[in-house]
Parts: sequence; structure tokens; C-alpha cells
Amino acid sequence: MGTEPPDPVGLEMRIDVVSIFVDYLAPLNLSLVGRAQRSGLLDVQLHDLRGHATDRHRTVDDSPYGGGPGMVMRPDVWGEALDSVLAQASESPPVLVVPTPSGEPFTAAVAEELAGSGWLVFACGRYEGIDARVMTHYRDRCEVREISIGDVVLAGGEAAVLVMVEAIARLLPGVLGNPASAADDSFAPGRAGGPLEGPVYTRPPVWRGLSVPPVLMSGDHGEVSRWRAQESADRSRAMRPDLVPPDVP
Ligand code: 6GU
Repeated sequence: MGTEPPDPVGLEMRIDVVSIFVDYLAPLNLSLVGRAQRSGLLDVQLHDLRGHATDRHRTVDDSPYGGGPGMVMRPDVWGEALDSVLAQASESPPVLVVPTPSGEPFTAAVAEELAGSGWLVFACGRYEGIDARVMTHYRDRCEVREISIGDVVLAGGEAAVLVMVEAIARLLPGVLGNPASAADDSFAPGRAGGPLEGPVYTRPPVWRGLSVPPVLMSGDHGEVSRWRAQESADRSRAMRPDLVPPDVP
């Protein structure tokens, strides 16, 4: 009763994450991404970078050539770690994703591109970043994407990996219970009205003196669609004028 194994489904994607704080990635076992793993659609493997350090103190960083503040992650340690992940080879090499505030912006289009790859390897930097020769070297062996999740600086790539993996996993076939719920999301391709989703309401019909807009209870689907498109356009203009094409008279 309620203990039957889930229906067998095919593996859609493998994700490896290399980090010095693998515990930071524990939330990948929760919610949508955790469910995708348990149902066999997604295989996530975490790897401790320090396991590839060679000295007694398991050092992963050193001071920057040319001077300056902070520390840089050593290429030799990263090389050992990534070689061991890449050695678990499938037919085609992975896309190596390096989260960094100096990367290309993470967008819905980038998430879709990455969702089309069967194997992603995330290399989480900390401190001032990873020695640039690591990215140069692996560009000869696989596709490398240096990606930023926004114009803000995080302490390391782990929180960015949580963001990217959740955005990518929900695009994989079978991961969302109701695929229609992705179709009218903000930033979904080809959305009508405007790029941002408007307000949503549920019961009760009056809460603390506030009513649900009557059009939503009218039963007139055409009116509801027009109202939602208008709300979406108004919200987009207010919140993200950069996304709204200028009015052509
Ligand atoms: Cl992907 N990593 C770090 N460390 N900081 C960031 C970022 C990524 N995106 C924005 N800030």
C-alpha cells in the first residue's frame, strides 16, 4: 500500500557537481529535482574537490600570480577532479558549466540549451575563482560554458548550481507533472501578452476584505484571456521595461 516502486522511466540527464562544500547541494534531493532523481529521470552525483588535493592539508587554493587580494583555485587539483569525472565517459562528452559572476547571463534560452545535453558537469569555484587554464584546457575536450545567474556576487558557485539545476530539470521530459504549467510561465518561449506572469488568485473569494477580480469568476474564457494578457503587459512595463518593445505608432 503506497510502497510500490515508481514506474520505470528512462534516464534523461546525468549531472555531476564538483565542490568543496558538497553539503551545500543537499537540497538537490528535495522537491522537484529530488523527485526527478528518485523516479530515474535524473542522476545527480556530487564530488568533493578536496578528495583530489595531494598535500597533507588538502589545499585547493593559492595566492594569485600578479598579486592582489584573495585566493585562486589550483588548476592541478581541478584537473584531477574533472579528469576523474570525465573518465566516467558516456558516448558523448559532457557540457562543463562553470558558475561565475563573469560568465554569460543564465536565461531561459540557456536553460533550454543545457536541458538538451544528456550530461552536465558543474565546477563550483570559491574564492576569487578557478585558474583560467582549467577552462582553456577543457575547451579542447568538451563544451565549456561560464555562466552567471545575475549581476550580483555570490561567495561561490554552489547556490548558482541549485538555481541552474532546478531551472534545467523542470524542462526535462516527464519531470513536471503537468507540462502545461511550464507553457505560460514568465520567459516561456512564445508567450502572449507580455514576458511576465500576472497575478493569480484562489479561494476564498473574499479575504480580509479583498475580492478576487470578478472577471476570473465570470466563466467567460475569452474575457479571462484578454484580462490576463493586459495584466501581463502592465506588469512587464512596470517591473521590466527593458523587456518590453517600445510602442510603434
Ligand atoms: Cl554563477 N557564481 C558566483 N560565485 N557568483 C555569482 C554567480 C555565479 N552569478 C552571479 N553571481
